[in-house]
Amino acid sequence: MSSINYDERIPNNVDLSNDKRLKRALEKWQPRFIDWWKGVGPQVFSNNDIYLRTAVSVDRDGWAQFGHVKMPEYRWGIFLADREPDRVIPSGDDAGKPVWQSVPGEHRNALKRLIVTQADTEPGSVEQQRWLANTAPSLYDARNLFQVNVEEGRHLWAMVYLLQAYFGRDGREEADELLERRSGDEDKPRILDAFNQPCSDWLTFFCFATFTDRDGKYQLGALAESAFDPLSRTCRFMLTEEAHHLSVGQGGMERILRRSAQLSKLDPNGSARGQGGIDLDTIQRYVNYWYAYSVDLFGSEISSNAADFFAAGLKGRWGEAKSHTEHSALNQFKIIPVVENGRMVDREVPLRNTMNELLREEYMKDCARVVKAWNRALKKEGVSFQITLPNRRFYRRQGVYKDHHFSPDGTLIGEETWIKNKNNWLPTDEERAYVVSLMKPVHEVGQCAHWIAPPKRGINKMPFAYEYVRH
Ligand code: BYC
Repeated sequence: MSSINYDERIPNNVDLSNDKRLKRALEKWQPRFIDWWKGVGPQVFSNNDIYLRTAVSVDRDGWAQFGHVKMPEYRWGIFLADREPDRVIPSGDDAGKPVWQSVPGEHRNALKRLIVTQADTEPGSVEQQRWLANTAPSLYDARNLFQVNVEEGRHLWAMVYLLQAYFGRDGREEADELLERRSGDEDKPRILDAFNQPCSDWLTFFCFATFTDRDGKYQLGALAESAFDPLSRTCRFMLTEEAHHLSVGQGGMERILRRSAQLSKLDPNGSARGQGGIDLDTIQRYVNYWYAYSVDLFGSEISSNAADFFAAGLKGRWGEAKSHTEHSALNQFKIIPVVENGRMVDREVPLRNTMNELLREEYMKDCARVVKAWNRALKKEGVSFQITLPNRRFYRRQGVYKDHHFSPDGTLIGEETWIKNKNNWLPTDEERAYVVSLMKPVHEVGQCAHWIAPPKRGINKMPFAYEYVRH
């Protein structure tokens, strides 16, 4: 097991204390990070004691230590999963050769771009969520939000470590710029679209944590298959933390769905809204919106970038080393339906160029599993309403479908049909305003807002009625 210096301000297993240059770079970056955190990170309970999990090492006892901490004093660490001896490049033209411990010159720009794109999402999401605790439906939820936030902060640290340790001066400049872009800013927005969308209510947050964080899981999974070993090891450790973020999303949505089902049964018109809750079809429209934005994060269905990344071994497929037997993806094809002359036709595309789509399909299967669990919960509450995921072509702004309209079942439709039905398929302004109007803080221990069911369990075997936030 890697040795860890617990006394350092930056817990790590990268031997930071013996790497003076890196330590200097990170120590210089750290106060800027703290300024960024204070400026655009969580703005509510920002100096209160929060019951948080901190990673102080990668082993079983160390990766999840719980205790009350003030967020600006959180110890953001740098951890790589342990090195796998004899690891070889899992895929692409150099599959089977030893992995790289430094960055090959010919792949420097592409790798840097991938790391910066990944890194940029982390502070982006924290900025999006900075006011949310103001309207937390319970202290348990506020705590979960903060846990997600500090871990996104740690994921930023993880990527900044790679930039500073392996990309010299350009890497340091990129690390600085990560603190300068801002979610939703007109001049300096975050790189990927989903991270520029506002997150002003908890239904949005839970959709985001279910669907957008889940893109993170799959992108990190693809980067965990990278030939650049430090990136692979970093992503493998990040994936252990990602599971909690996904459960915050899935669990939060399930609690809203259950409550909405209960309220709709109490209402003479069958409307949860009539009883101060959120209608199930409103929830469906939020799901449509956030699923579409998250599906976009995989990039284009047909992508020469993706083919190049795969060929070079920079990214692999989901489970590349363990679940695939053929690692070149050459002389194989995948059918991608595209629009030609106003109708759908199947196009045969070399498999390497469809790597984004292959990853998206893994993601879609996982989302379908989540929706199935929600629907089981709805059924148990005794309502017939079921959530469905829209087709992958619905409401896209990236990729081969972006210039066309599709209904949620994936049918190609014209502009007129789109305009006529848009408000049935996506949240309306009125509906969003209503959801926002429900967002009133519930900051008392053991209390929960009316529009969401309390969770069945607390955190780390603590009860729901626990002082997760001391205020
Ligand atoms: N928005 O061939 P294309 C997470 C750009 S989430 C805006 O389609 P490519 C997290 C693309 O950059 C995981 N732009 O795509 C979740 C390219 O631009 P340039 C984040 C987009 O390159 C919640 C152009 O369109 N991780 O961790 O094959 C909370 C055409 O490119 C978008 C990563 O993204 C978009 N949605 O793949 C916290 C992994 N999509 O270069 C955290 C690293 C595409 O022509 N990134 N574009 O200017 C990648 O692997 C790839 O960059 C992408 C795009 C999959 C994103």
